[in-house]
Amino acid sequence: MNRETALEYVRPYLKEQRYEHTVRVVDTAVELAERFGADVKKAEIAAALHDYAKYKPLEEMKRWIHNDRRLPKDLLDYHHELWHGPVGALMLERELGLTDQEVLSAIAFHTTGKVHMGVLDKVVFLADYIEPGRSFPGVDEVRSTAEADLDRACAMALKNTITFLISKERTVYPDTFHAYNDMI
Ligand code: DGI
Ligand code: FE
Ligand code: FE
Ligand code: FE
Repeated sequence: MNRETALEYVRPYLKEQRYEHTVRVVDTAVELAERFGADVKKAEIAAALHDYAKYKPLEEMKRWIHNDRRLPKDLLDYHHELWHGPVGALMLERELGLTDQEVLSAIAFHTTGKVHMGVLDKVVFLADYIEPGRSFPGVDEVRSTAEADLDRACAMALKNTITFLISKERTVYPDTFHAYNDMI
């Protein structure tokens, strides 16, 4: 599988804007992978596929979480926005025969993060946060930190997301805290 095949695979499942976001995440992930010594080919594929399940029906994602032993059941207690990464990875494994565990992990944890993220996990997580179309408060500071320090940039992105969620009195999934604690 290459960049084009992966992008063609997800395109029909995404809205146009989400597809354009995906292409920018691929370009950003390639840059970060080159800078921080991750596998560039894997970064391209994981980035291209990362939002594959973004628009899957909630009932279908719920079924996957109930039925697959590998998915933590506590996802169901948190916002459904967190489901598309872990469920998407398993769907791609099943439907596309994707077996690379590093690629699957980067897709699965691209929203929440987790403790002990690998370099590919971090590259995809950060690319999703800093791609040029994003305009979160504080994103420019994360972009400049990402010029030199992958862990620091990830920790800043996590801090911004956690702070945002708390300011809205929304729940924070424990893996997001674990990722933050691990990289700060
Ligand atoms: O799918 P994308 O929009 O490209 O980005 P994403 O998969 O990183 O989704 C992020 C959204 O999920 C983010 O705007 C905040 C929301 N969210 C809700 N609960 C949590 C959460 N994000 C994290 N990291 N942790 C949470 O507990
Ligand atoms: Fe996503
Ligand atoms: Fe993200
Ligand atoms: Fe995304």
